[in-house]
Amino acid sequence: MKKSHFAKLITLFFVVAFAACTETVSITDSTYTGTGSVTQGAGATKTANLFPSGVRVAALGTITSTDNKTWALPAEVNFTNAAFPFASDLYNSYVSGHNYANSSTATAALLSSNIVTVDADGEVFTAYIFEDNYFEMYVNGIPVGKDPVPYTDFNSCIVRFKAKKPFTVAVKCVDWEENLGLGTEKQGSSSNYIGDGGFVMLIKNASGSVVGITDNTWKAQTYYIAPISDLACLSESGNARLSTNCNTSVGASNSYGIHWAVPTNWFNTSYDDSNWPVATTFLNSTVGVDNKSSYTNFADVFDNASKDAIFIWSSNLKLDNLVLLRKKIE
Ligand SMILES: [Ca+2]
Ligand SMILES: [Ca+2]
Ligand SMILES: [Ca+2]
Ligand SMILES: [Ca+2]
Repeated sequence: MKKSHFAKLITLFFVVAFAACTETVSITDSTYTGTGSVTQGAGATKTANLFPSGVRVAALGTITSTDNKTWALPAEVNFTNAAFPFASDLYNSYVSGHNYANSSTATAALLSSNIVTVDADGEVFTAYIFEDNYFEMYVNGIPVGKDPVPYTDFNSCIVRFKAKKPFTVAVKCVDWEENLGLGTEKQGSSSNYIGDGGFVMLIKNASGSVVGITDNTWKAQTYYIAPISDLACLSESGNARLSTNCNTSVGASNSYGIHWAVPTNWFNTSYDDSNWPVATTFLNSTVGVDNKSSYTNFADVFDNASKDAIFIWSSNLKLDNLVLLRKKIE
């Protein structure tokens, strides 16, 4: 009798331990009442890997929503578009000699051919950028630099352009995903870990003065949210697409994604972003950069003592995977 009771306890222990290890999340079939398009499950891979030497596989795919629209996964990008210039390296472990120890060494290595002309009679501005994971940047609607490492390992960039103030900076930010359509990646024992994003930038003018930093005066709008385990967790307030009440612990193979069409002219100076939500700021510790040399080697630009650039994103750093940012630099 006593032995049987003990056996039951042992069995119970293993059942509980197994449940804790497998990290399951149940999918709730609620009605969606928002303005986005709903997808469920994984997308189809179309490009196997944009960057084969990378740590994680940077694939591209598509998925069809319940309203019969097709969506690019994780986003429409210009990575293979030769007309969109690559940003220069601040830190890039995939290019020999480009693991720069500090910003002045990386800046000194730049060539005049690295300068993109926005205004021929402008001055040269230098932007320092760390992004989790991929960005494409425009100034006054002109492509000035895309991230050369789409997913991981983590890199950081310099974008140089000749322009006249005021100018409008527009950035497409992608928190990449290994499980296309599911917003998740492998991490430790989990195959559906919910990764996060984050974008930080500091811009200097030709004389080295700081003229722009990321902060809560930027605008940020989200266009892809995943994974969602219960559509009822989503809400909208004005143009803010909110997922504050959604589960961010783990994804699933049948979780939902929410997609909104990116406006065709979103990067132009004339685009009206007045109805976009303001960007949300995040601590370095929340983004998790303290162990990344591509960030920590450049504290003089990213954590400048007098003008501290702050990590920004839309409201949900984990679930919002395609985010557009805009700011007019006066
Ligand atoms: Ca990157
Ligand atoms: Ca990420
Ligand atoms: Ca900072
Ligand atoms: Ca994410």
